[in-house]
Amino acid sequence: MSSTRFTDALTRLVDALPEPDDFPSTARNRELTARVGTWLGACFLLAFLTGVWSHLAQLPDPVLPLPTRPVWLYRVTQGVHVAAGTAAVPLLLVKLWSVFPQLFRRPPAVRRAQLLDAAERLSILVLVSSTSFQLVSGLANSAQWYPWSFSFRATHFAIGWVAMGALLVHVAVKLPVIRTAWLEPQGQPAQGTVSRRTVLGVTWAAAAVAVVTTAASSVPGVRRLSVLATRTGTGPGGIPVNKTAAAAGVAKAAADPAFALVVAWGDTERRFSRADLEAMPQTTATLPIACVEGWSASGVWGGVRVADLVDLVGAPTGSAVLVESLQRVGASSRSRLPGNVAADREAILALTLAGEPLSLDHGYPCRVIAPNRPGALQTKWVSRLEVRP
Ligand SMILES: Nc1nc2c(c(=O)[nH]1)N[C@H]1C(S)=C(S)[C@@H](COP(=O)(O)O)O[C@H]1N2
Ligand SMILES: [Mo]
Repeated sequence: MSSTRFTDALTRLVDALPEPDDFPSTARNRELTARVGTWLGACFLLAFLTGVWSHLAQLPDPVLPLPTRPVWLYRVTQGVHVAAGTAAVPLLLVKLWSVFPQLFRRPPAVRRAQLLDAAERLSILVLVSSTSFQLVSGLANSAQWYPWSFSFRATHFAIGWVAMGALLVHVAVKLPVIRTAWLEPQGQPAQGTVSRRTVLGVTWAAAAVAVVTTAASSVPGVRRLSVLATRTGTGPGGIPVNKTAAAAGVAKAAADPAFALVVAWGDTERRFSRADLEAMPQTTATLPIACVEGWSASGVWGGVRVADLVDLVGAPTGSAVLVESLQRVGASSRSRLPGNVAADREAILALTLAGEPLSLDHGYPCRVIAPNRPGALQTKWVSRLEVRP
């Protein structure tokens, strides 16, 4: 094909495409876009800040030790993270619907304006793809569905920065339009099938449903409203079970009467049977399991202070403790208690929940529970505590 015939074909193709005016709607206008966009931006910002916090909380060796009080802080921030992300789904869909005719805008005639136009389209491509990726991967993670092979946490964290950067550029470029839309609303024509008010109403309702059905997975009593969460039931002691002993492949080892916990400090190694642990001074604490997937539940845990075990092997208070599970594989099979956490009086090697011996699925014979940390670090079926200098 000669180059002129190619250009002709391209021109005919472009002419055949619809133009923005081919998508008339009285509901779709600047104010709708600005309003939904502002709320969407707020959701993204909240999700970003709480996401960075969650990432810091899960670093094995945090640069900054996170505080252990208030004990419910991570529970709230992660609930907000998942709720904001879920609310962003309907907001993003309506936002895209409100602007998609712009996709068919013809490029400007002047070369300089063409470049700017291309740059803007590119930045929007980055914005739409990164935010869509965040919402889809986040929802899939909440549903414990991992149809990918990359590390969820590392990727979700990295793309979060891309999305935030693209969002900042977008807001900066659109600031004049956003200002006018909020400050000098045009009003709208009376005719039309769907009004802007209806679209806005449905959008807020969808976002509210998303928030309620997510947040409900953290509120006892209304947990059954959390239709969007996978952990809807309650398990023994009022706490849902994340992974069962059978699924973790530890059912036999955990129920073995010969079980002994090893506590190690340098060359010192001491072994404790479940009965030994029960005979030690016991403490209780009301602490939540706050899963990164968004659900959380509080329980009364009883057991031995980690600090007492550190003391028993002669290690200094404030040492970090490496926790190993009977479970051999999986990201949750080990965790680390930073020094400030291990020294906390509410960092417990739990033997009971709600006054009953720990159930096999909640981590029998013993599990870690400590204040203000992601559920993923509350290791179950603990077999070894290694105190680190
Ligand atoms: N050994 C082990 N510990 C684990 C897990 C696991 O899969 N294996 N899951 C973690 C996660 S992600 C959460 S949210 C909590 C859930 O504890 P629960 O099942 O007692 O509610 O346990 C944590 N401890
Ligand atoms: Mo979790």
